[in-house]
Amino acid sequence: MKSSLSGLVITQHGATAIIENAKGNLYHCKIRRNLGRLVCGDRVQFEQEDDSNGVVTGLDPRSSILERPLSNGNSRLVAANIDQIVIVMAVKPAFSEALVDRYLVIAELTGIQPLIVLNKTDLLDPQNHTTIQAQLSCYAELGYTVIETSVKKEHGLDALAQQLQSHTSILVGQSGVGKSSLVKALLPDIDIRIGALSDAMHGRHTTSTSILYHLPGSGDLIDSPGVRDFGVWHLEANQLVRGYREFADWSGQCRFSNCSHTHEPDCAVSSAAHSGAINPHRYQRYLAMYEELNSA
Ligand SMILES: Nc1nc2c(ncn2[C@@H]2O[C@H](COP(=O)(O)OP(=O)(O)OP(=O)(O)O)[C@@H](O)[C@H]2O)c(=O)[nH]1
Ligand SMILES: [Mg+2]
Ligand SMILES: [Zn+2]
Repeated sequence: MKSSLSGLVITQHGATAIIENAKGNLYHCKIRRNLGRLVCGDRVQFEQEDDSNGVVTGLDPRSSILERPLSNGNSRLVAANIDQIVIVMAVKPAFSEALVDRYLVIAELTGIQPLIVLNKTDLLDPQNHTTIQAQLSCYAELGYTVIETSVKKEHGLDALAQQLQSHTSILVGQSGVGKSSLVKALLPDIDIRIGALSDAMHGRHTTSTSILYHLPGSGDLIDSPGVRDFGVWHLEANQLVRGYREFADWSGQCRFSNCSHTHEPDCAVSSAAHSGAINPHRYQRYLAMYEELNSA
């Protein structure tokens, strides 16, 4: 009988995955059907067939999972065993508060620590600077860590590298914000084997599947495909409220204990948004997302 080895899923494509063993060797592995879908970051058991091939036979329990909603109402696994979600925004394509809010909801509900990155700060000009600073300060005031970077100007990369140390992080955000560029900038001696493997698998500029990289020092960083469509959501509207950390200070004072903070009388959250104690723009975005979920 072949012996079972412990491995880490570096990337996955259909019924095959690239698995790394404890020594850092990579294997092209078939995935046993009964295991379901594996994702980047999964810890597995596998049997080696030769120097570069094997079969995944078991999946270890996951400490966390990140899923992305699909347009048919289902969701798809993106990564497993991560402890930090890096929400990457850029000066171009335009900063999307709606998207940041959505990722923050996911982070709060899954208990995975979020980090917000504004990339391409080299493209800031007097026109967009004020707007973007105001957008960012809304999140900083809520206690979220915000880091500004420019891959082009090599700015802010040390600060980002520091936040990534000892974590398993995933970069998420719109297509074209610079996630893969950040990975390349953070990994000067990028693992050639992984680079070669992923290029052979996809041969495209735009990232099409999540890939895990080891950071210098400690920590892992997962690059993921950019989102284009996020109009559909897999949450129930009543779960949403737990994704807004600033509501917790007020919700105990609402007249109804199950207040949705949308239309009820004597809603302390709504009052706080009117008085400015809660950022009124973010509250408006909450109402819009609640409505969207409720009508889905
Ligand atoms: N000006 C400027 N351009 C940048 C910066 N970072 C990345 N880019 C450019 O932005 C474009 C998109 O970068 P990618 O790293 O491929 O973006 P991505 O987020 O990985 O995109 P997807 O894989 O499609 O999700 C490329 O042309 C990069 O050269 C930056 O800091 N400043
Ligand atoms: Mg990419
Ligand atoms: Zn309320």
